[in-house]
Amino acid sequence: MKRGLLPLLWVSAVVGAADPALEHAANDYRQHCQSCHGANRFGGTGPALLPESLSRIKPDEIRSVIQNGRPASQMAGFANVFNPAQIDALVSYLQQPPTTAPTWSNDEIRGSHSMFADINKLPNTPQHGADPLNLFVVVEAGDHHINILDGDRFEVLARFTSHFAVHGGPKFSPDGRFVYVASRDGWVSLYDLHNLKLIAEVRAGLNTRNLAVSKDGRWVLVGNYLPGNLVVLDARDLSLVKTIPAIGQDGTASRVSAVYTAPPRDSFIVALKDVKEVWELSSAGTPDFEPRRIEAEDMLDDFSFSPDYKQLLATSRKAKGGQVIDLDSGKVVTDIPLPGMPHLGSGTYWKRNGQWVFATPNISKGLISVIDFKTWKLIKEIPTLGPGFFMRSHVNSRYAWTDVFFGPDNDAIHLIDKQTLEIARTLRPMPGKTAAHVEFTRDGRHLLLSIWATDGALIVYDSDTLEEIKRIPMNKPSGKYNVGNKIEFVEGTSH
Ligand code: DHE
Repeated sequence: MKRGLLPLLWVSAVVGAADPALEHAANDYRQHCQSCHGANRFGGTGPALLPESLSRIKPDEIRSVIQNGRPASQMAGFANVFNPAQIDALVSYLQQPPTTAPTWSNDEIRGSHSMFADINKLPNTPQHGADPLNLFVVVEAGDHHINILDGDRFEVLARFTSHFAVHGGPKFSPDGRFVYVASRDGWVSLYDLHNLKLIAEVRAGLNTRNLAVSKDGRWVLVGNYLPGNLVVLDARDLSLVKTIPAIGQDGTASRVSAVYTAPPRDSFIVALKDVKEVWELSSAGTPDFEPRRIEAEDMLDDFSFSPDYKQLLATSRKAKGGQVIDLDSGKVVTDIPLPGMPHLGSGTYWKRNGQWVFATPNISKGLISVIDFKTWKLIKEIPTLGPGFFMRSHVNSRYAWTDVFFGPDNDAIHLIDKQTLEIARTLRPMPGKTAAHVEFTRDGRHLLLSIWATDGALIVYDSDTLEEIKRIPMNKPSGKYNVGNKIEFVEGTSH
C-alpha cells in the first residue's frame, strides 16, 4: 500500500510529540480526560477527540468547552483544574494525531456491537396511532437527540439520545419500518419506527462520512474517513459482514467521501476522496461487494444522481467545480460549472418546461446554480443573500426552499419559483437566528423548517399559503427526514 494521507499526518505528529508543552498536555489528558474520551482518544462515554473528529470545531470553541463544559452533557468545565496555558496546550494536543496511528479492526467493530431488542419478538405493525409513512426523523444536534415526529399532528412521538454528532441523512429500510443513523464518531444505530425502540448499535469506524441501505434492505454500507474503508453490515441487526479497505487501483490508500444506494441499478455507489475513482458495488442476489472501479478525472467530495440514476454529478476541486460521470459507460461526460463547492447531496431537482433541472446552493458563494440535466448547461445562477447549504422541494410545491446559512443574513430563507427561477419570497422566521434545512410532508402540503440555534425550533408551514402552523422548541434541530418521501426516493428531497 502506498503511503496515504493519514500516515503522513501521523509522521508529523510523532515529531510534534517531543514538544514539552504537548507532553504536559498528554499527561493532563491521561489524568483528567481519558476516562471519558478513551486512552487513545477514540472516544468512550464522551466523543472521540482525534483531529478528524475535531476538524469542524474552531480552536476557540474547543478551548471554551474544556474551560466551561458543554451544557446538557456530562462534559464538566475544567477552569478550576487547568490554568489558561494548560488549556491552550490541551487544545493543541487534541488537534495533533495520536502517537500511534489509529486503527479500528474487525474485532473492535464486533466488540462494539450491542443488541437492545429482538425484532423477531416485536410486533411488525405500527404500535402508535400515526401514519408510518408520514413520520419524520428529526435530528436535534444541540443536545444529540433524535425525535420521531407524527407528520400529520406535528407531535413528537418519541425522543432518544444519539451518539455524538449525527451527520448526513438517516436511511430507511424499503418498507419504512427501520431507520439507520450514523454519527461522525462512527456509531451506527438501528431504530424500529413501528415499536419506537432502539434495536442495535455498532461502531463501524472512528470517523464516518455516511451510510446507505441496499435496495432490498438487506445490507447497510458505511463509508469511513478513519480508517479509510467501507463496512458492510447486516441490516437486520448491524452485525459485521465485511470491511473493504478504500485502496485505489495503484495502491493509494483513500478516505471515503460518500456512499449512496442507486435503486434502479441495485447497487451502491461510492466516491473516494484521495484517489480518482468511483466504485460501484452490486447489491443484487448474493453480493460479493467487489468494487467495479470507474476512473474519475478528479478526487470527488460528494455527489448526487440524475433522476434515472444513470449519471452522477460530483463536486470536484478541479475543473469548473463539478463533474458528470456516466455510470454505464464509466466515462466522464463533462465538467459542470459549480463554482462554490456545493454540499451536493443536498441539492434538488424538478421539472421545468418538461425538462429536469438540478439546483444547488453553494457553500462558498451566495448563489444557486441551476443546471439542465439533458445538456448539462448552466441555466441560471440565482444570486442569494449569502452562501447556503440545503435546497428542498416537493412535486406539489411551487417553490424550492433554500437557506442562507452563512453571513449576516443567515436568518433568511429564499423561496425560489421553480418555473421562473426568480426568488419569489424571502422569509425571516426567527430574526437573528439561522434558518435552514426544509423537508416536506409526504403529500407536500406542509413543510418543516429548522431554526438552527440552541434556543431554536422546528417550524411547520403550510407550503401553499406559507402560514405558520406550529412552532416546536428544539435545541439546534438540523436535518429532518420524511419516511415516505425517503423510501419512495421522491423528487425534491435528498436520497
Ligand atoms: Fe453535511 C449530508 C458532507 C458539513 C449537515 N453532508 C451530507 C452528506 C455528505 C456531507 C456527503 C450526504 C450524506 C447522506 O445524506 O447520506 N457535510 C459534508 C461535508 O463535506 C461538509 C461540507 C464538511 C464536513 O465536515 O463534513 C459538511 N454538513 C456539514 C455541516 O457543517 C452541517 C451543516 C452540520 C453538521 O451536522 O455537520 C451538515 N450534512 C448535513 C445534513 C445532511 C448532510 C443535515 C443531510 C441532508 C439531507 O437532507 O439529506
